[in-house]
Amino acid sequence: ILPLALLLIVFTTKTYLDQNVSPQKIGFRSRTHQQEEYVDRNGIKVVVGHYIGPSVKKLPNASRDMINANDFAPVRGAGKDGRPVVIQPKDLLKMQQLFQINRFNLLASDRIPLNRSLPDVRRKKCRYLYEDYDTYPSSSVIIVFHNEAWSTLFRTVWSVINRSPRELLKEIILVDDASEREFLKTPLDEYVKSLPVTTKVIRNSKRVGLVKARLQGAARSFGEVLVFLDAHCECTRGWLESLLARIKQDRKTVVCPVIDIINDDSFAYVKSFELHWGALNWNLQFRWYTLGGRELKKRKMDTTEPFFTPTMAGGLFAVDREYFQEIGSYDEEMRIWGGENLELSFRIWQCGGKIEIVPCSHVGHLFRKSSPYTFPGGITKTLYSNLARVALVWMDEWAEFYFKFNENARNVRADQNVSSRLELRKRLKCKNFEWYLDNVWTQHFFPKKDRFFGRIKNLEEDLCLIKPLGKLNSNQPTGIAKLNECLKHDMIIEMFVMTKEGFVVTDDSICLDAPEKETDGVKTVRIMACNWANRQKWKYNEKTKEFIHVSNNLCLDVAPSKKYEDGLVITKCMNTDTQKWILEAVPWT
Ligand code: UD2
Ligand code: MN
Repeated sequence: ILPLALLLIVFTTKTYLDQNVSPQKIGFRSRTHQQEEYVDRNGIKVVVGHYIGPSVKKLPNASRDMINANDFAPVRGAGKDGRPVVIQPKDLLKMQQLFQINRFNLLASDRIPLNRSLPDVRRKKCRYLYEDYDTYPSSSVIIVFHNEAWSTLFRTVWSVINRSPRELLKEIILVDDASEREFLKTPLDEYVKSLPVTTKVIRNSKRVGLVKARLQGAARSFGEVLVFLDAHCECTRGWLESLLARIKQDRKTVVCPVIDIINDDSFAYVKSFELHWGALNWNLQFRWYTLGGRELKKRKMDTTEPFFTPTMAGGLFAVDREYFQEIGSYDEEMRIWGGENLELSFRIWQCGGKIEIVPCSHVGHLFRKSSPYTFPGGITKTLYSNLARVALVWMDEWAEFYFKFNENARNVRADQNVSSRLELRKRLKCKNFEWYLDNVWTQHFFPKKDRFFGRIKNLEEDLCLIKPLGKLNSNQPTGIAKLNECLKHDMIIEMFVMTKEGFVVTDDSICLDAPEKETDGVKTVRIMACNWANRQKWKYNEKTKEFIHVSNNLCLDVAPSKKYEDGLVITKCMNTDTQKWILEAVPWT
């Protein structure tokens, strides 16, 4: 028996040799089509959620048993330097099934060591900017989680430990929002004791949602700065120093790293665009948009300087601990998930603070296509109530605009008691939403008194310009500008704004666009991401009813074929009926 045991030890330690971190091995035991069963490192059986993949009954018998504990052991070098993990064809079925548990490739994630290396994606200059970091404020890193996978949670933790100067990292605080998975209970408590950085664990027996969980973490923290992270992030070198440096300069600046992408399939670390800022769409969904004009120029001057952003994504940011309390931390009535990032963003800007993105700080976040967990009470009681609160407290007359086009939020409007948050707004003497639109989000596309809002109708056929539906999953649907039969009810799909500068823009910051230079043949008109350049400038002539593309001095017209699918073009102005347009204003307050 002894040699056998020895052999076992040698075998198991070998697998983990290059890691200096002992991973939690979560082995697969068996499965029914209802739930997944696991055995964790300590032999505890764990039952996880509902299986929502292809029906297991349809799978060949062999595949049901082909998963064994070794599949979850990290593989030396997997995902090294942020590279993608390749799954062998024989494992694809298993991979698909495991994907459903967390809505990311768990098989790939578990193969990557908890302390994998990542590329240094910063600009070179960043490396020398923060050498005096020992004078920066200290920090508490707060990570809230609900049923997170072990490997993603602790890769987040290890990336914080390994890539933060120890002097600046006071503690890590893990807040468990009532996770059901056994391996996140006692095994986690045991495991954090072995970490080289003080790590507190706060537990909830009932689901409280991410806002309350983060507040619990904040209440128990000692660092001068709070740094919030999602439970599936990976920090790269220099991420913390550059955030703290900015807060040291100005404690009323809330800072975000550049959020890079951890691919949900391959776990590749992908550097994301730096010339984006965060804003929102008409449905109050957070969106990244490309910059234009003045902002773009300013940003390009020094690419390592922090730049401001109208909103933050929400999960990854650092804030002075006392300032966070001064401005009213979070709206505690916000449940489970969603909306809190916009609420915080509007509040910071309107009440005298700033939000900035620090280009020298890069943190990867695992973006998923869908949410893996339940929303107790349903999405209207949670997300839409949260968004209704955002609108009611911070958006003034634009709240009406939001409710007009969003039935889900309209239905829960009356249930919201926001008086304490309105008092806060008054107490802090916050500016109004119009100020925010005019001064912070200068490229906004919300309706306003200074611009047209409504339908754009073609005179000849009584057809309306519509927003393209675009590709599934695309945040900014683009395509050929087309007409459609005008709808009886006011719907976002045919609502456009025309700004004073002549941009014809609709939700999600997409603009009516035509090629600027002389091209052969017809010039097709498209609806594309706004770049706020000349090719997207238009002029409307009240008298002739012509819609003129300014740089070409050509008229908006239906395609010569007159076929609906061929969409719109710009051609020589001839004052024909197809070149006549009616701007039909729609009331929005
Ligand atoms: C984004 C944010 C997220 C949050 C959310 C809106 C980024 C990268 N992520 O969505 O931080 O602002 O928008 O609310 O900016 N969690 C709980 N309890 C819950 C639900 C979630 O603790 O009831 C945890 C979850 O485990 C995760 C964090 O909260 O660590 C954020 O949740 P998410 O990752 O599902 O949100 P995400 O990235 O889609
Ligand atoms: Mn997340």
